[in-house]
Amino acid sequence: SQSTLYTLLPKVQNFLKMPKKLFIGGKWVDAVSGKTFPTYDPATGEILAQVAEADKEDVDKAVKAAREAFEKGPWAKMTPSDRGKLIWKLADLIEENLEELAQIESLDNGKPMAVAKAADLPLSIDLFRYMAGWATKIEGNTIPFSLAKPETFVSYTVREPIGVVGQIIPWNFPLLMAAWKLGPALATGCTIVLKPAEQTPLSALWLGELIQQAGFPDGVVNILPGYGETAGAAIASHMDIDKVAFTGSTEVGKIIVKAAASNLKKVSLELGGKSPNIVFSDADLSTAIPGAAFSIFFNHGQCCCAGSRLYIEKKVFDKVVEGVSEEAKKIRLGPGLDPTTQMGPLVSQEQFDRVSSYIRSGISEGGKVVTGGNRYGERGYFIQPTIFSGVHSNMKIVNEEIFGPVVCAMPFEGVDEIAPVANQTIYGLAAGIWTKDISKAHRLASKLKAGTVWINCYNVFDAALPFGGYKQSGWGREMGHAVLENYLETKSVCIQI
Ligand code: TXE
Repeated sequence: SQSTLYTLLPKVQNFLKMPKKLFIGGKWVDAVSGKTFPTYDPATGEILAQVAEADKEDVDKAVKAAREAFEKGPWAKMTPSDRGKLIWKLADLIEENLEELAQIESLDNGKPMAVAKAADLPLSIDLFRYMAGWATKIEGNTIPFSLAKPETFVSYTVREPIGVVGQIIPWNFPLLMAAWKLGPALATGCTIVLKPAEQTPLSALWLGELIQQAGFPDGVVNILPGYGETAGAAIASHMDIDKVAFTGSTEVGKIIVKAAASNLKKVSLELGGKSPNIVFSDADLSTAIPGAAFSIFFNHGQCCCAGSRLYIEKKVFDKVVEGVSEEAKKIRLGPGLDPTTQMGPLVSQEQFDRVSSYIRSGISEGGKVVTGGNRYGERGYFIQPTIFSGVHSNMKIVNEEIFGPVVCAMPFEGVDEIAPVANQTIYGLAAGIWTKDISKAHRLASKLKAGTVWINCYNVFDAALPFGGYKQSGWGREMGHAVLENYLETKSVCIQI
């Protein structure tokens, strides 16, 4: 196993040995059923740990604890400033555990530890700090009436926390997705039942320890590892949860919406994508080529915003495809804990099978594999960075989210033609544009139906910049002050004077 090949940090060794329980009402407890489930090291396929498996009864318990904390607990009476301080403290504690959490993330998800250290961890820490600041800045308005004379009415709005929130997150950035969800919910004063993905529950459990250590009152955050069809479904349909926030597949997003109809809980969704990355012939190719490679191969293509449709202006098509394949060939695959690794395994056997079947489908539909296309090594869930050319717009691999290191390169004629082609997708999460002509970039950006448009860069995130999808990529936004809307109600107060 990786733990015999590489040195695990002492705290990580300890953590792996400890029983992994559910975090409910400020206590670590076994599942009501007593069941556990395994989480795997995707670099080897071996079991990393057994984790308590939450189901409906555990969700009921957690919702009760969260309701109590929301209505009565010290949390409900805390000042916004004190709430902000707790969130900031949590950020500090994550920072103190940065190395350990990066190692856990690498073991459980497969990503290189160096990437977790450079991206997942700092982004999570900064997200909490950014949201800590918002706790004291949630304001309403005073509203002049259009039909009443001045000085007859005074009216104002108050923003109040929505209540008990269910949060269901995926496995591609386990800690960061928890941060994106918890940060704004805590800043607004909600209480939370969080379900990490069954593939990657470990960093969320570590986070639970830090939440306790920071001093959050019992029941404010409850963490319940478990499966989607059981624990996740129980959260989505629960009658006493006021809002559900989900990140994952568009398919499950639709299931969540239906389940949420039970009590018409509010819903926000961050779903799949098939994002176009557009390279013009007037781009600085020395940045556009590595940029295009990074847009799809970062996190092994397991990014909802991955630049999986690479549109290249005809004049430079061959040059860019060749450049991106050179980049792909340079990427060093290996287990996440190996410091020389640049790309780890996919997260699970299931994802490995899914991505492999897309590659087969691309070949059988007539696509040409320019580079990659195969498994790497004999064990673990490694897939070579893969580039397809010779594809056409109705092929499966051009239209469906693959969620692996597989990109389709397609030529285009010019700026007038590209916007409708780029928008030819059920998704609308992100898009990339590479050109030195900044007017052209702005014009095209305005035509793209995507929640984020990156110009001469890709996969750039900031806690202050909203992120989310048009069309079937979701409802609502993560991050920025936009995300606070997901967790607030508006109350209008109207006084006759
Ligand atoms: O996602 P799921 P999976 C896409 C990507 C990937 C595909 C499948 O294309 O190949 O989804 O991955 C919980 N009720 N994305 O199967 O199932 C589940 O336990 C309530 C894109 O892993 O959507 C997990 O916590 N919850 C994506 C979470 O939903 C349910 C990230 C996500 O799992 C549930 C992940 C149910 N019925 C996958 N079924 C992105 N946009 O970033 C599952 N879950």
